[in-house]
Amino acid sequence: MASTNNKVIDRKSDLTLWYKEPAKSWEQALAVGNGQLGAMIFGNTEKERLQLNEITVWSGECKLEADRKEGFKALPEIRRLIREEKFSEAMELMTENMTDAGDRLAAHKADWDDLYSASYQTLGDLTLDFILDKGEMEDYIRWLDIDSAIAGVSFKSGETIYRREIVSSAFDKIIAIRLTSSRRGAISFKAMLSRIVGARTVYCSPDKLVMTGTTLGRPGDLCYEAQLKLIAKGGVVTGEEGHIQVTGADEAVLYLSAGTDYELNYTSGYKREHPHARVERILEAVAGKAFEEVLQAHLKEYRHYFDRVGLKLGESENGMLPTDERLKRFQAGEEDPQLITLFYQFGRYLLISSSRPDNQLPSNSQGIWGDGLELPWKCDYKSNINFQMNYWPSEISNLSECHLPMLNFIKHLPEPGRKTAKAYFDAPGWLMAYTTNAWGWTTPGAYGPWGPFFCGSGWVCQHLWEHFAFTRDLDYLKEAYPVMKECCEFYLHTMIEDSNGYLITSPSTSPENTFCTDEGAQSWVCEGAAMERQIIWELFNSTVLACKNLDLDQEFSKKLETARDCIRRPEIGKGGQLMEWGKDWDLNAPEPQHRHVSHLFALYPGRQISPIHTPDLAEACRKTLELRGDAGTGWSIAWKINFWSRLYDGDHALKLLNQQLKPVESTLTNYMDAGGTYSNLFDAHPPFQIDGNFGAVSGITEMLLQSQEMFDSPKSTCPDNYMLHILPALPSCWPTGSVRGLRARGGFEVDIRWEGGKLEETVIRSLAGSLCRIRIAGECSMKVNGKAVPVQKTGDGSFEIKTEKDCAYQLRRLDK
Ligand code: FUC
Repeated sequence: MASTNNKVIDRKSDLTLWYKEPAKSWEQALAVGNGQLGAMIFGNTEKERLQLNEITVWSGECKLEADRKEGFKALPEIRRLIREEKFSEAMELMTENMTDAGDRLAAHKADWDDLYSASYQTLGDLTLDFILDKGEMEDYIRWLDIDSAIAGVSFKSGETIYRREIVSSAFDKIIAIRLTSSRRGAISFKAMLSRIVGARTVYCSPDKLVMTGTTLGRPGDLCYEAQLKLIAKGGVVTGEEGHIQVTGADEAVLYLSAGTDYELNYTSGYKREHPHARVERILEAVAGKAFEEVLQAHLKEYRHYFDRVGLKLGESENGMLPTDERLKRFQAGEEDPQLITLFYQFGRYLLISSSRPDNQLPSNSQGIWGDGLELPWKCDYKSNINFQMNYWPSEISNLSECHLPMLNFIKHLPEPGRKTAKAYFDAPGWLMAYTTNAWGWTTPGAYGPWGPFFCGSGWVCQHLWEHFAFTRDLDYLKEAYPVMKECCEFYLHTMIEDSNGYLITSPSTSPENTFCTDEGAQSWVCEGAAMERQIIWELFNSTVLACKNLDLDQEFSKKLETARDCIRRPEIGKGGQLMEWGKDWDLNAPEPQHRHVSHLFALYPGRQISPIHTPDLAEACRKTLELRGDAGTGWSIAWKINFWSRLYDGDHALKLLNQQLKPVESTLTNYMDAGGTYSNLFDAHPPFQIDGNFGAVSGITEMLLQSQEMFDSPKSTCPDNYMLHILPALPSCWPTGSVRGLRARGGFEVDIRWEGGKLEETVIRSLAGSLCRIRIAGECSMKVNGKAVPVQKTGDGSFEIKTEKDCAYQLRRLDK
């Protein structure tokens, strides 16, 4: 390996993605992002391409007329047909009344796009056309350091070494690029800003390019603006319409700022003033700063998040190889524990880079990265798994602030959601169906089985609660509670009794799946599908706890508690599986290996099922997973990692993780079994979908630490106390390792070190002074802030600690 390569790799092997060739496809390009601004860097030597994104660049508009305002009138008839198992008539009536108002049946064409048409989009391209020294091209390397969030390219052309460094800085709200070389005066290039449709790029003398346009090139669409400033040391800067150029500089720096007239506000139609002044202000503020200053501020801001967690699972020689090569070798069975830590930290990197606390919008189904005007599945916020999975790692991997864009976004859903609740159920409260987008879409989709899912709102509210469970921030909970309460009101009103008097939903679906009755009737709608019962159980349960923590709404809380206990419990079917539908039809499944395993919600991310408290149901989950098989799309595999971790089966969880790291190149949509990882470490559904990256981070964390289990104790006045389960699902081939900085419910930060497959030591820092129990096998000693204290065991062999805020508790195993 050439010396320039060695330098880079020696310094950063652990947390660097690197390659010996430029990216040939978008899925090989490297991603940087500051939450708002993203770039995919291709690393070509002569013609560099940075494909740019800005998180609010969305086509479309707010669809005020998407709900079928009288849909609710068909509800009694739909429910009757379902109870009588007249499923084809029920589905027909559902499609006419419980879908969006696209009237597809009347028009005889697939025109749901007409209503649901908004998509996240590219901002455009920054192209750098270089004039390089003539001669041999050598020592090429491109990289992305995720411990510093700096991407780079370096190579030797002729006698000159060229180097590019690129960061997306949240501190300065810009993308910054530095171009240097080993020879003075060697930097010559032309920079262009362009977009597929409707953009106008103007050269503003002496050193600026400004690109403006609207998302689909029509008046009335969202407006965007991007500004690029070029600062050169030496050389001559000139420009013309559409480009700017530098000749013979010693060094050049480019700063790019961008924005749109989007604002997260239903009442204003999601629009505000033209971005021109804002974008210019940002650029002017940074224009006088040296690149080094921008870099230092970026590092400080980024590391504040990234450095909180460290993971070590061992080392092997393959850790020194290029990333694409490592993926291939790993799949061939070669050891590379550092690839897992890299993939883990890369997931955290992606969350930080796509979801900074003050983002206007949350991380979408490609984070903030996407090339084109209509991106896969519009890159929206599918709320029957994908949106939520994006945020599974946020609390546990110590990125709680990165959760805020999602939590804030949820608070804006009740406004449109009230209309949707009224239209389809004549109900109070708010409802978001299967998906949402930048424009406050809450309406069901145009078709079954995916469109009419009525638990998107219930599920996203779990995130409002979890943020409190981890942070114990009562001020925050006070703000979030009304959204949860109103969400409960919808379900309190719409749940009905089944023939045994238990509460269920009807019409009811199990996301995107279909069933077949014993008589051979196929349908996607039934009454009482398991996932919906579980989501509502979880919602009611958390909202009761929220009332108790806030000490308010006692009567409402009682009502919720009673309703929660009347919800039909999860059930075991004749194959020993957890039942997915209202009746035991699972074994007739038309698609036995379907990617959605929705009915295991209660195992993960829910807490209704656990091997300790409901062992029979946990066993049924295991059976279901065996029947479903291990294959799937990227996110489906990632979900299964989390399931197996919650079943305390680390070896099976690791098997799935290894599968998720399977190298994939294809971008053709595959709903079955082609999930894996692209060479830039993006998750492959395929195509690229970021949820799998995030689901893998939570899955790995769940192998090492879990805290969903609650307990009651006379020692606590707090309504929710949590068990810290240390190393609940450690895979046998990770005998030695350590993790630092994980977060647990109850407000704890946890470090763990293990050897020979057993815990050595754990340190628990209490951030809120809660009572906790710690599940550790065997005897151990305890020190509080360095002083030895006796260990108090509880009945089930765990230890109970009444912690004090900001104290550290160190536990060491004695019986090794
Ligand atoms: C749902 C999933 C697909 C994909 C899409 C974005 O439709 O079933 O697999 O993840 O959302």
